[in-house]
Parts: sequence; C-alpha cells; structure tokens
Amino acid sequence: MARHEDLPVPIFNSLEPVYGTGSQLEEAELRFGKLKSKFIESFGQSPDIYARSPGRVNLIGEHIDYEGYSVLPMAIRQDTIVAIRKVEREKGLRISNVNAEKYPMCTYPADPDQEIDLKNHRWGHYFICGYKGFYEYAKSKGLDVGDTVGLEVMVDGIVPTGSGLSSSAAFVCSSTIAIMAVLGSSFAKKELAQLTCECERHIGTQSGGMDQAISVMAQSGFAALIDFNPIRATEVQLPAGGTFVIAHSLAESQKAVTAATNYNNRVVECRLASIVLGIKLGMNAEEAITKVKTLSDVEELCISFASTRGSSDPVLAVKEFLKEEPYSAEDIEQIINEKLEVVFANSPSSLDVLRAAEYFKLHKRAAHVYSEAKRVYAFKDAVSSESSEEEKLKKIGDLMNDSHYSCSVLYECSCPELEELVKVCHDNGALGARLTGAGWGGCAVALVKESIVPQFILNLKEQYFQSRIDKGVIRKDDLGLYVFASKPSSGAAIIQQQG
Ligand code: NG1
Repeated sequence: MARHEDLPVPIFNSLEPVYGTGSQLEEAELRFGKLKSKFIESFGQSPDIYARSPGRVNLIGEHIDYEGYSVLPMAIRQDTIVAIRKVEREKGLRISNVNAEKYPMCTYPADPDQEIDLKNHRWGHYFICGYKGFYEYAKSKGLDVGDTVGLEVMVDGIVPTGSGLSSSAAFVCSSTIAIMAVLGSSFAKKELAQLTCECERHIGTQSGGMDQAISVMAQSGFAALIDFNPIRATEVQLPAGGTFVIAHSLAESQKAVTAATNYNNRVVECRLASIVLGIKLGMNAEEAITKVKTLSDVEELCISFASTRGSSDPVLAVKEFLKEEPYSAEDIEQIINEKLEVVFANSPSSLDVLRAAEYFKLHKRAAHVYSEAKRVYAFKDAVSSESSEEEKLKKIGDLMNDSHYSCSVLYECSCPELEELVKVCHDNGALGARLTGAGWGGCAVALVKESIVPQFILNLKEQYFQSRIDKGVIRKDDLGLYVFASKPSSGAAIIQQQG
C-alpha cells in the first residue's frame, strides 16, 4: 500500500472531510462563503479552486530540523485558505486578503524569475515564494506548464501571525498548492513538503522544513514524527487523558525581520560548530568546510569519540572540543584556516549574520541540538511504550520541560514573556510546558490533564492575560484567539465547487 506521503493532496467537493461536523463546520462554511463573496466583489467572478493548509504546534524538537534531525509537531485547526482564479489574457498577479485593512492588495508581475524585494517586506511576498517555488520545481522536473497567466487571489488566514504556530508556512503551502492546482499539476505530498520548504527560503529565512511538512502531510487525530532526507511522516498517537493547551505570550516574533540576529544566526552558529567539531575530530579543514553542513553530519564522529569514554552521547564531544566561552570570528578562522566570509560566500543571508554578530556560542548551540534530537526519540518511545497512560503523560511532560530549559538556557531563543507564561503554566498544574516554534516571542504549549483544562485556561486568563487586557494589549473578546486547547488536525486539502 502506498504511504500517505506518496499520495497527492486530497481534493474534496465539500468541507466536512476537512472541518468535520458541528460548530467547526459551520464556522468554515461562513468563512468560505465570505471568502467567495469578497472574491467576486474584487474580481467580478468566482474562484476556480480553493486550497487550505493548517498551522502547527511543535510538541518537541525545536531548532533541530535545519540540522537534519527529526521533529514531532501536530497540525492545528487554524489554517489559511487561498481562493484562486486563472486569467488567461492578463499577465499580472493580484493578491488580496479578506482583511484588506491590515493586508492591502499586492500586485506583482507574472515573471516566475522575479526577485523578491526582501528589504521592503510585504505580506504578499509569501505568495510569491510559492509562485517562484512552483515554477522552479516544475522546471527541474521538466514539466511543461505553458506560458505564464494572470492570477487573481484572495487569502483568508486565521493562524495567529508571529506566534510560532507557522502562519507563514500555512500561507506558503496553501499558496503553492493553489497555484499547482489551478495550473493543472499534481505532486505527491512528500514532494510538496520539500518544495514548499524551499519556497519559504525565498523570504530569507533558512527554514528547516518541519512546518511545511506537517502542514502538507498531517493526518487528523495524530501528531507526526517528521524525518528529513528524505522527508517522511510517521503518525504518532498521543496518550489519552492529556490535552495540549496553546497560549500566546503576546510578544510578537518577527522571524523574517530579525533573521540576521536570531533564526539565521543560530543556523550559522550550528554550521560553525559542526565544522569545528569535524576538524577537532580528525577531518582536514578544507574537507570539513566543503562537506560539513549540519551537526548531524558530524554526529557519527562525535559518537565514536564518546565510545572511547564508554558512552554514545555526542554531547561528550561538544564538552571536550568546543569551549564554553563564546568564539570570536578570528578564533574560528584560526581553527578552520579560512575567512568566515569565504565559507559563507554563497549565502547572502549568512553574510548578513556575520555582519551582525560579535561572537558565536558554539558549545551551547551544539549541546542543545544533540540533546534535543534525543528528546524527540525519547518522546516517541514514551508514547508507544507499554506504560500506563498516566506514566506516558508524566514522561512526555518531563521531556517538554527539559526541552524548554535547553531552548531557554542553551539556545537562548526564549524571552521574558515566554518565561513568565511557562511558569504560570507550571504553577497551574501543567505536566509540561515549553516555548513552541522559533521562539523569541510567540506561543507556549502546555500538556494538561484533560480533566483540568477549563480551569487551567481560566487561571491562565486571570494570571497572564488579565493584566495585558487592562493595559490594552489585547481585547477581552479576543482571548479565545490567544489561549485555546488543540487537537491534532488534518493537513492540506484542495476544495472545489463551493456554492
Ligand atoms: P516558526 O517560526 O515557529 O514557524 C521556525 C522554522 C521551523 C523550525 C522552528 C524552530 C520556518 C518556516 N520555520 O518555525 O522550520 O526551525 O522555527 O524549531 O522558518
């Protein structure tokens, strides 16, 4: 039987297979109705097709996807829907949003080779990521997709932005799938997961691929272990009796804008750590610079070093060979016998990192990555073990706590608001709580016994959100957008014939 990632994105003629029944279906029907009428209002005709793709919450495995390690997220209910129509005569792309006040219409030429103006960030750039990526992929496969045409597009996204719940991936994936569908192509989910990850890199972050993979491949009712190289999703049944509550710290993490000092900085630090480890463990400098891209590339060497000490833990090599104090660029250049600008000459976003960084914390970053990679498997083993549900919940809660500590202290991707929120979660009985997604703001995820979820959410409202409502940071009526329980939801879908 074909694995589900070998299949194409499903095409439905109704909303039930995606949104289920009851209030969620009613809400979806309203959204699609409004989206369609706004589309007609703007463009004079109905869309040809809709594509939707969800946001996600990462349960464990933070900042390790771009190092080649498996992660364990689940899709959430909140998604982005893209309505699209092909216009043969026209050549431009018109991208509008149901929330026109916040996201005014953006127009772009139809040229798939256009450069994205990264210095002037516009919300529509994410659609162009999908557009460029689709054509690049089609070309690489030798597909004939004909001449470019005009596209009319209307977007409705309800994944909170800057929240660590992957609103960007939901937008990029739904855009790419809409473009693919309206231009008459169909790719397997695993191809789309890979291609959409590459699409999003056009926005300037050196994205790892987790968000797009889960958004495209999620199965309702299951979290997933996502492996890379090649991309693969294995369903993970979460223990009964526990619920994941997602809460927004209200600190907005602007990933694309802060890339040079935050996200991409960590990607560069990990690369440098892996090159230095490679050299210390016997590779010659030139070989290490050309061959070693990620910490997973030198894991074997680290483990064989650890085995000389009777262990299999790669962190032993980190402790032995990477000093705890930060490295200056010169320190590293001496070890690797090359200028950093030369090592990263082909990556403009990495060169931005070098310009912005005073020093590099190689020990801490590598220790986080190797230990976090292990916690992902420990989580997966715990949920599939023979233990009682109660024991499983305790074990995965502990792993989530360890993950948060590592993100906060070793990877330094937390912030004061997230620290406060995670503490409030613990004070109110969470079995585990951690920042989720890239961090530096955005959401925390807490594992809570199902029986106490309503009280837990009430307590969070009182102890974390009330003071922010009083200060006017958010409106009381919007609280449901910032703190909610979430079940594992379904992945991307194409929807035809609405109304
Ligand atoms: P967010 O910023 O939470 O969507 C980002 C990356 C992931 C992963 C996490 C950290 C993108 C699109 N996503 O997620 O690939 O590296 O940070 O674990 O860049």
